Amino acid sequence: MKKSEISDPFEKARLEKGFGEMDDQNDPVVMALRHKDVRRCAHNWKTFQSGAEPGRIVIPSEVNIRDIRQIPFELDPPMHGDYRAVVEKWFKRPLEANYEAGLKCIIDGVVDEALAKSSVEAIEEFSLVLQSRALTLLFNVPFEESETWISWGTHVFRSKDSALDADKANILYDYIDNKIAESEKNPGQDFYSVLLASDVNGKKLTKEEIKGVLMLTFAGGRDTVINAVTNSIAYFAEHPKSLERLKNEPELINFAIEELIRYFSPLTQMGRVATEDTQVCEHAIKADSRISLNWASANRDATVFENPNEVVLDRKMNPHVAFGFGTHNCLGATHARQILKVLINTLIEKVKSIEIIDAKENIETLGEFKRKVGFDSINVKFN
Ligand code: EMZ
Repeated sequence: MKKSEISDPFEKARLEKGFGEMDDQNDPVVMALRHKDVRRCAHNWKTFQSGAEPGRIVIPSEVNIRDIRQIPFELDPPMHGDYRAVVEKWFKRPLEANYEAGLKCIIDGVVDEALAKSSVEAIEEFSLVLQSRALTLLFNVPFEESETWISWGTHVFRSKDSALDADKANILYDYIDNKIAESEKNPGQDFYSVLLASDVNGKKLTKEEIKGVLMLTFAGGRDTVINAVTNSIAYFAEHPKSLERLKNEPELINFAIEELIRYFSPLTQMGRVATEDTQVCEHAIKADSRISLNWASANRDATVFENPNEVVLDRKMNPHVAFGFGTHNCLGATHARQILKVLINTLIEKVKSIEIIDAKENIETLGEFKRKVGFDSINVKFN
């Protein structure tokens, strides 16, 4: 088996019954596994809500380490749309030419640094650095700020020894409080200042709401982007012909990005809380219990994707749900897609081959299922 391969542990359950079950801190989760059901449940926000207790729709649940609602992620319509409208334009900036140029400069730098070393550990020395530096563009803050963010490691709420690390979370909360206070004193063009000046339906955002948006921006696109970037490096290391093909057929790059994201599904699932007694795939769901929308499983559903376990770089019909589906589709998707686009172009330009020296997989245990989502560490050599 190739190191870049990501298999699908949900196939049997998806075919046989359509749902899976797991426990998470004594708050069980019924996972919807079929593409059709995942989309249907995601669409049905009245029955399957996001606006439950803060932290509860995340798996593993974060209710014990955070009480601030992430916005717009943990709101339901119509409020969700009102708050989303406040930040939507800001999150589309990655499409602007100067943003893309900034991203190119950052990714050129990370790739050049990797080329200069005899080997790099791609999570810590490549993807985390790339993600943190790129985030300075999304926040519109000085590049140097990325050094602090890099020091937080790959996840703001998780550490090597603990899936939910309250001390670590407090570092982020204090940092955010300080930044809001600084921008209040000295407003600028950064995201903090923009949020402080924004209003929703004619009312200024509260501090609590601003913190909710910031927390989502720091936490939501961190391990996911890191996984997508690292998995891309591993994939191109083992499929040099694919990189060659994208070089010769650049018109395929946008298709390839969607296909890689489908295949990697960097976020396995996202939860919802039922507002009434209902069912998923004929399985009874009690009011106030949790379900999950298993994006990773839906993205391998053979009734929708031909050869679902293969990376088909030029896949044309690709209704993947790796960025979620419906009103809650990923706010950071534009930034994430641009990162992958610039990364692929930079690899094409600068890198002849990548060798994987060794790798340790990152496996999530979800009840009876074990899913590889990326790597804990992977040493590579860029040539
Ligand atoms: C939450 C989540 C959002 C959560 C789209 O995902 O990402 C997780 O990594 C965070 O821990 O708080 O932001």
